[in-house]
Amino acid sequence: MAAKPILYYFDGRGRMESVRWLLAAAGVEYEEVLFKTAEDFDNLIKSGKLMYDQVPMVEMDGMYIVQTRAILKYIATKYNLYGQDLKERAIIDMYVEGMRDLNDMMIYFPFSLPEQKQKILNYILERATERFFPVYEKALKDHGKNYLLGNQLSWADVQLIEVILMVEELKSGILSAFPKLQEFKARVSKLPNIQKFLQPGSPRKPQEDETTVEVVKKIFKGEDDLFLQHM
Ligand SMILES: N[C@@H](CCC(=O)N[C@@H](CS)C(=O)NCC(=O)O)C(=O)O
Repeated sequence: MAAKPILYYFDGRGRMESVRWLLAAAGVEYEEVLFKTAEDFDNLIKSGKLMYDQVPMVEMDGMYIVQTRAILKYIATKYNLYGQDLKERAIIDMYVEGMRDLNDMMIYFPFSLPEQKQKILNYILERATERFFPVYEKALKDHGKNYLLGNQLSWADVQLIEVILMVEELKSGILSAFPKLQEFKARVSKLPNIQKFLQPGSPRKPQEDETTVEVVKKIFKGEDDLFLQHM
């Protein structure tokens, strides 16, 4: 039997959370090496396993895979969550890339300066409700099927449930104007693998709190205001 994938990251959501979601949706068990200090990270760099001296990194099928999109594409392809043909893949990519734009804003939100938090929060919520959610609402409404690409679950659906839940954490009730997304969320949350991942005690990570933000800044020797630097 093949060894379980091993995820290398800090003990938080960051860019790795979408990888955790996708593996969970695919029903794949995995292990995690969660480093806590700059020294842990330096040791990982010294091991020579990180192509760009960056994480996320997933050790899987004899490879040390880095770059979030490369990791996600590999998993989506391997576990048949990446469409049936080239055109379906292009559509999944379009959905997922939009969701990643939204996801990236939320990843950096906990790292923003206190005095800018409200402005950034408003921006994220405005983007979610005016740019991104209407696209997925319309897609589900137009074809009337269960998932974004029809009746088969894909990577786009897994990424969508992840971002929906993240936006709801920032503002509950945000789906009130999106009935199809509400139905979608209820439907996807009941899929056994997803349901398991949503249970307390699963490898799912909470949004970074102030303590984790400080730890992460030390690990990556980061400065304040990581939000603006990355937007
Ligand atoms: N494009 C890369 C970016 C990776 C990245 O910036 N990783 C951060 C942690 S989330 C990191 O390793 N920072 C340390 C560094 O860049 O030196 C990806 O999507 O994986």
